[in-house]
Amino acid sequence: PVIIRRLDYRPPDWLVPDVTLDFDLDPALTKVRATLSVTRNGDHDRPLRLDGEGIVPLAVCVDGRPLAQDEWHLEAGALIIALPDSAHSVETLVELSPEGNSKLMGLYASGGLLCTQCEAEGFRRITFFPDRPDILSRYSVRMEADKARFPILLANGDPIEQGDLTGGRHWARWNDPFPKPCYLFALVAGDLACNADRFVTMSGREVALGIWVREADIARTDHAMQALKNSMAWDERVYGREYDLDVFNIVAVADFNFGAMENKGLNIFNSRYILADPETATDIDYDGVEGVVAHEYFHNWSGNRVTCRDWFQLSLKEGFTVFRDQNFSADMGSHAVKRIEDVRILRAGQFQEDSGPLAHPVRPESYMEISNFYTATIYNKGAELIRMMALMLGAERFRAGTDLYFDRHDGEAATCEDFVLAMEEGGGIDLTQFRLWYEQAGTPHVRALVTHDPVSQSVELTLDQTMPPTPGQVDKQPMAIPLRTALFDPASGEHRGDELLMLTEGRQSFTFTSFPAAPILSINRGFSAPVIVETNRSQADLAFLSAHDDDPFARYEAMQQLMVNVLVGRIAGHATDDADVVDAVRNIITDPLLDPAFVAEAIRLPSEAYLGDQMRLVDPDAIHAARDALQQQIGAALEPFWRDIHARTKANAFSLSPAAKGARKLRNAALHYLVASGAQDGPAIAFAQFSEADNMTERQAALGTLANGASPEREAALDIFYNRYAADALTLDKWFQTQAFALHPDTVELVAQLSEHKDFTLANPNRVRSLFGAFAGNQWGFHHKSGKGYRLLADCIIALDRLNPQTAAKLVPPLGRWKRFEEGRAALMRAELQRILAQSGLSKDVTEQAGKSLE
Ligand code: B3K
Ligand code: ZN
Repeated sequence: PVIIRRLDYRPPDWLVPDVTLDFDLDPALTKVRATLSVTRNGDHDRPLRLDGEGIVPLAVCVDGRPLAQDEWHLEAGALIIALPDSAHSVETLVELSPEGNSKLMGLYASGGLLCTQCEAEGFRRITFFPDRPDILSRYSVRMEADKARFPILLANGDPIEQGDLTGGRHWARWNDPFPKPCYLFALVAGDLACNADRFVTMSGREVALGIWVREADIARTDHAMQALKNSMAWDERVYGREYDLDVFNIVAVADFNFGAMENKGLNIFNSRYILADPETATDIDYDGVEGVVAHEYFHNWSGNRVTCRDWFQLSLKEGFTVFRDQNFSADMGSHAVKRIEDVRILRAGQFQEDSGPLAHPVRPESYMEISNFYTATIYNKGAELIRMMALMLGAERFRAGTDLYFDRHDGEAATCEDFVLAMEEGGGIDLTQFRLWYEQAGTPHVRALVTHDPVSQSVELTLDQTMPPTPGQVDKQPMAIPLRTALFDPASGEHRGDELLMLTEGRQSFTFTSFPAAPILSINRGFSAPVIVETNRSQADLAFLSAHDDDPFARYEAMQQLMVNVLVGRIAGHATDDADVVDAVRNIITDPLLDPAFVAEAIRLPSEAYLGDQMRLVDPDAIHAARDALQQQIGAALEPFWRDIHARTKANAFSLSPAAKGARKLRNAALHYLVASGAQDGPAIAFAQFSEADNMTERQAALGTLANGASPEREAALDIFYNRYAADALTLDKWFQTQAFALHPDTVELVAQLSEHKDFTLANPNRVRSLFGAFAGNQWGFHHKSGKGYRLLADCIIALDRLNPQTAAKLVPPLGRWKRFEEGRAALMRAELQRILAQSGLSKDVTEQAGKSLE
């Protein structure tokens, strides 16, 4: 397979200023006629090359003249035509079968709809075209279809004209005035109902908003609509960015390879990020809808108006847009809790990626299949890079930087370097060393040692950094690491102000004077840099911070570290006391000033996977046993509190207010500890919550708690849940997911059975992710000593690769963590990777991921 390299970038030979597309739509056989105006870019005599995949030209015309067979040829799927002049019109005709498209890339059928997905390289599956993001074209699209089956016809931009045809068919034309790369092209045809609303922009223009779903789902679209309007207002207020077309449409589809897609003026969503009501959606689902609607909307500027020059620049739009949606969600709810959640996601997904065989820089150097690079590193670490720049600049200068970036590159395809330059010039800062964050893969380790001299009353903080080697990068340079730091006086419980320390060398010391007593270090406050920090703080210091730190993230972090220390000690066989942890938890749950949502976060035990990440060799059974025991101890020691909280947080009626959401979160945490305590009536209380809840947040949490145990209530609740929701795919996903994620000794057998269940299908990516994605994230279940878990996942990858390589490849990374396991498990994991690679006809998606995972 071919490796694409960043440094091989060359500007395009031909540009395509205008495109006219004519679709004769039908699920079995769709005809696509494309007319491209092409212009030679620069002085050269190279032919026109139009990418294609799985299509053949049925006709090719240049300037209206049909070409003979020998005037064009195909090369690796691409159509090559030698053209004499500097500007021509090129017309092609192809046929597609949307209903036969199981890859869900290009034009495909989903639940009676026809829809498209083009990013990154799906447009070449629709028509012959130079499929690269630095070619920006104006699109005019005509669609024709059976009117009864496809009454609604949507495309990018504005609707221009429509009409009826003979034979029960009709047509519509849409124009998009903004030049765009072809990965942003979209169309949808189907029988859809609309939640229609409007938004008046800051300059007074009225925008017609539409969320299009199946008629039966209309009642579940209000939260998404509110999120859309809030996003539009937020981008005006925070970034000065206004929406630019007269219509903005969103369509929800059931079969989708990822979360959603920011096509210009016509976002297409995985229905799980649009549909929400209290009966079926948890608070996490509601937040997911809000965050993804915002993310796709924000792409209109960070992605569409300013797009990427090439796919190595992907984080230019994704990292920046994640940063924007994170801040939006924080503004809509709690900044403290949002930051904690985001860091947990970063550590679970990105830190793991960064420490394994698939580690890559935020701006990668090479790829085989670009779909494999829509990663936590590009998205979440990319967002952390923007966050660090924003922190170093401060709000006003950061805004000056983004203003310059948008103004300078509007209508262009830009690079990560362009963004950094705009920050430097607009914000007035030198980011020379900071650029290493884009180049060097791996998570920096920072060691922070505090020493105190009572005689001189001075404190020395010594910081040193190391960058672990990653594939293809052995020697690394020191990074520029912004660390928000405070020194607490243990007597008063206060500090003298938060300072931003810049660690730029391998080792650096900072001196602080007038400290009669040794202070307690609070560092990387707010998680100011995406690094792993080690300190010489005692359990007592951490307990102090867990009670006094005024930075909520640092306070949460102190709790986590306190728990990690006890657990890692026990896993290593030391008899560590749990008294510090129990006291700290008691302090938090009895502090009346704390937000209940924060309390729920702060008392949460670190996940089994996070504990695994703290160890050189992961011992899944020992980790599970130690964590389970500590959970039981905290549960039992504080049992009256859990009962009280659980009773006290029961609401009278459902509401989505932050207070109500916080109460539910805390209530679920209390239920969890109460059941973990081993109290006789634990399962009955969980079952009562399951049965009586008027919302999915409490119902699913109770189900999850029961699913971890072995009570009779477990089976009863699972059956009730199944019978209630079997007809609702998104909710049935939760039934699969809860069982796959259960900390239960038989999970691996259960997942094997569920993969044979009549409701399991490889055709729907959400269903695959809810069973196998969840299972692969269940460290104890997946890493069953027998290797059965590995075999199950590999079987799924092999079968799915034949249908949908992109989604299959996403399941490979858990098998690539073999270096972190003892030889028995490691050999079993490697054997499965080898078995995958030995399949004939394996996609390049899975070939790349499995091949790299073996190295
Ligand atoms: N830009 C799309 C992701 C496309 C993934 C293609 N494999 C959604 C998003 O990040 O907003
Ligand atoms: Zn995105």
